[in-house]
Amino acid sequence: MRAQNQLLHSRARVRPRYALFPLEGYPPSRLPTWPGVEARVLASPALGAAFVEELIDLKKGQGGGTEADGRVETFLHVISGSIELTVDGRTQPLGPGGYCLVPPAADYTAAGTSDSRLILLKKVYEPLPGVTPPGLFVGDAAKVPGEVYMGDQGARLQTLIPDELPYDLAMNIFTFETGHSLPYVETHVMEHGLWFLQGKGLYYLDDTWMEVEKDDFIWMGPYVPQSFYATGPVASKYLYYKNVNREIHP
Ligand code: UGY
Ligand code: MN
Repeated sequence: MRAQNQLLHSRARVRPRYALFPLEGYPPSRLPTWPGVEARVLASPALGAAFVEELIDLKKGQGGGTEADGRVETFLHVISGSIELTVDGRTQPLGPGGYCLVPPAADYTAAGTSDSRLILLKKVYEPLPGVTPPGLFVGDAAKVPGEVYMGDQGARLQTLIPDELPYDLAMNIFTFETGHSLPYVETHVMEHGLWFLQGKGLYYLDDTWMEVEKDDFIWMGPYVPQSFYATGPVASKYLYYKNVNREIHP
């Protein structure tokens, strides 16, 4: 927020195929499934996305979740703090970097055991004939190795969800040392929802380089030309969603 004697301006951009939202200037919503909790709906069909992504700020003792509807799967990632995750009656703790993918057939709740920030990603699961849908998947980003990306030791990719046919989404963490970048401007049918975890840099969206930093959200719709260049002074890190492993139908 700016003082009354300062000018107002913003890096926020909303275009038909992409959007950039700095956290400043993004007022919270109240959601019935997260009573009293500050929630920000970052991506939704209203924006043009085929998925929903939310930032959830829990105070200690607050919580939420959803009952299984057999249709929507949920990825949950603890950005900071700690929660108790209960899926179909079984409870386990998740700390910073902890994450899970809850299948559409399961109920889940998350309760803040400290003040916590979560990223939620909700998507209609696309079943594949002959392929058994996955069950609950739980992981810890700290234990997922960072693979060298396309020969660049300064760009590492962590694949949080197995890249196997039962899974129809990827959730990855990209880490770029200062001065490193994606090797080209890529353009693809898959969408992204991107939460910037650390650092700062320049993101190329459509035909323009834009400054981005920690706590920014970017939606990239299908076929948006995109690239990234990390500036500094610390390594840049972002968590992103991508729809994968399914046919694209006419
Ligand atoms: O997986 C990806 O498509 C990734 N290289 N895109 C991105 O980081 N914008
Ligand atoms: Mn991409």
